[in-house]
Amino acid sequence: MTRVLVTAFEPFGGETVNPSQQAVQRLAADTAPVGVELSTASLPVVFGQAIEAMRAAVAAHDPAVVLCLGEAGGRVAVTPERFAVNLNDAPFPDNAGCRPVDEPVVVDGPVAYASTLPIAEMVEAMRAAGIPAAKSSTAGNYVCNNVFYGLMHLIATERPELIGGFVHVPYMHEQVLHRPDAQPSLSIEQITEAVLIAVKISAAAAGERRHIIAAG
Ligand code: PCA
Repeated sequence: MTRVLVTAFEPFGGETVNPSQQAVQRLAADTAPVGVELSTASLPVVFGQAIEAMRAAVAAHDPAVVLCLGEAGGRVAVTPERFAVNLNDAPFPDNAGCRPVDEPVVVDGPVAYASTLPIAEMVEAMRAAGIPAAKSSTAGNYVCNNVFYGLMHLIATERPELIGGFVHVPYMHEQVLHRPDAQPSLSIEQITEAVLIAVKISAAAAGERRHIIAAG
């Protein structure tokens, strides 16, 4: 069995749902893929606290793979991320009202870390399943990047046997139906299927000890 930890985020930015959280709830309610022992965690959209919650989940579940998810409203596709950067630069306050500007995630940490999940393979498999997907070179500088960097720093400094990375998902339909502006969205079923594909591919990579060195 390959232990896979999937994390999602709580709603933020005035939204009442977060599609990453909805997808993970659906995943947890379903039977896990063959050979996968799935655990999940929901993280607060708060700089620093999100990293602490992710680290606590890793300590509790001792996974071989950590897949972190978040919402990227406005994107047209599911986007596995290549890089986490050492920068907190919030365009608006987090759920605790904090708005760090031009601050490092980890003082004296490397400028960036690359995902160690097979993101090119994920994108290909998602597209083959009819789900819009694309590689992304930036997870932004908000709380998603914060937790992604915190995860890759944990792996680099304390848990080299672990593989991990981050996938952003677009809005789900229900979030955009009543907006005055037109925003792209996917169905929650498609988002959940994309996450399931990411879980299966990551678990297979961990099983083969196939660590991805250069992202994508
Ligand atoms: N998306 C935000 C933070 C939480 C989430 O789901 C981001 O992209 O940083």
